[in-house]
Amino acid sequence: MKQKDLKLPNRQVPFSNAFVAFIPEDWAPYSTQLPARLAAAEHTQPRRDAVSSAFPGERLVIPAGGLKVRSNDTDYPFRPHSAFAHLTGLGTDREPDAVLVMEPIFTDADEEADEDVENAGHVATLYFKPRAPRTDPEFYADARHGEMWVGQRESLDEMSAITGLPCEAISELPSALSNHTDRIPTRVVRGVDERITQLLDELRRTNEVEFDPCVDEELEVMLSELRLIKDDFELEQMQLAVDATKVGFDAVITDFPTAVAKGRGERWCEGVFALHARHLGNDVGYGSICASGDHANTLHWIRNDGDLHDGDLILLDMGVEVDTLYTADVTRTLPINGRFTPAQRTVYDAVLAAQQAGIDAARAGATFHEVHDASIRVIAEYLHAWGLLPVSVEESLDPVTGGQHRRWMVHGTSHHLGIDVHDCAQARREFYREGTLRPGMCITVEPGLYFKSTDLLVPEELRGIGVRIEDDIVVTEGEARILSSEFPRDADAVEAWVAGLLG
Ligand SMILES: [Mn+2]
Repeated sequence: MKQKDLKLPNRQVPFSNAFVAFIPEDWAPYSTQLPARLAAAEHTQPRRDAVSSAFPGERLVIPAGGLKVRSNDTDYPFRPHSAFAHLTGLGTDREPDAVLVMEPIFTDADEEADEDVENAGHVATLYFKPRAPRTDPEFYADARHGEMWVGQRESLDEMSAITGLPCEAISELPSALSNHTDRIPTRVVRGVDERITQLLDELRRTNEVEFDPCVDEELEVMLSELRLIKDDFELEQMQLAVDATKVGFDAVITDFPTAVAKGRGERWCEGVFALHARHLGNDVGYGSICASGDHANTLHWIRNDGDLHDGDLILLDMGVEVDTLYTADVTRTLPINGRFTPAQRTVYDAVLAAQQAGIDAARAGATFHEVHDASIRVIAEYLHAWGLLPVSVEESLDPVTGGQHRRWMVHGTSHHLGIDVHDCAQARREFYREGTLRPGMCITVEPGLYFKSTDLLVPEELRGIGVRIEDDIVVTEGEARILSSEFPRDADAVEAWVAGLLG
């Protein structure tokens, strides 16, 4: 970038020639000591090997994505695409505009004999924007990348040390992707970095490569299914995320009296949790749901602008995302003053029974949807016992002709959890909903009952009560391991927890 090319917005003073000559002088040299490998990067090789075996002889392009504009010239905090993070170990703030390319290796030296070429795996290279020398205007004039604006960036060698991957400058990517485009089939995770998608589509067009959009989708699906079973490092990270989440919940409960007194108490709860999410981890893993009273009946209540009232419940659905980007997802529905009313406890106990049935059903060999089936049966039984169902339990549970119970719990009981809060979202149905639970899978179990204040079918004393209880579990051959077991769960334990923190 030459200085005359720099846009000079209305509040910037042009740099003088004297400044440009002066600025690169007399800085301590960059350290020659290489940074340590990221712990997360130590565990990425087997994942890349799995990707390599799934797509022999093909070039695979997995972008991190770029900065997203929030407004005008301010960006959202950067978070890399989950598949990119999973395959590189790069987490917090790293690395906008980077691209992981897995290039197939061919053993046969005779490049003319295409059909005899044997695939020998892939070499994975990380393309990113290394730091510019201090003589480059980027150093002082580039607010998005420059060292004076966003801090010192890595050199190629430093990024290589951090990730264990060979690294190249992102400026080399177009020529790397142009190499043998006609001969090497290429797949890209679309929709992550539009510039990369467009570049590859353009190369396909100019080289007249026959292209079925399904090939890109197959890569995305595979990368999503690759995360269905967590390795030991990932499970450790999940536990750290859950533990940090417990710290956040404790702090929120401790502040209930302040939240009640100040007004807009839901926002206070959101803020207190966010403080701990940022302090202990990268951020919240998703928009916190802080829903007091009737707001709990809005499943994704993230406006969080309501008051907290003594005597009401508050539904808190919150999770800390740690620096490696693994997130917890825990829900508790708590009495703001530390005591359930009899009506609140009635609903709470029903949801707890449904949750326990779901947790009991979650073991290796069962299908994913059997967890939901177990929970929802209990929900339907309670609704029937309370006289709310217009049909029998069995009729309501009939998937084709029934479903009346869903009026009070319209969502599913579980989802996979990991780097994404709804992890493995592109996995095929036969590996997700119809899939078999296997040791190392991490899922939530989160039934609920939602009695809106406007629901005339519900007895008056239950209207305005919404309860969800959500825990994060790891599937084993036996009983599920509950990552969130430090969160009190039954009504008595919850009362003791809240009352204890309220002092
Ligand atoms: Mn959830």
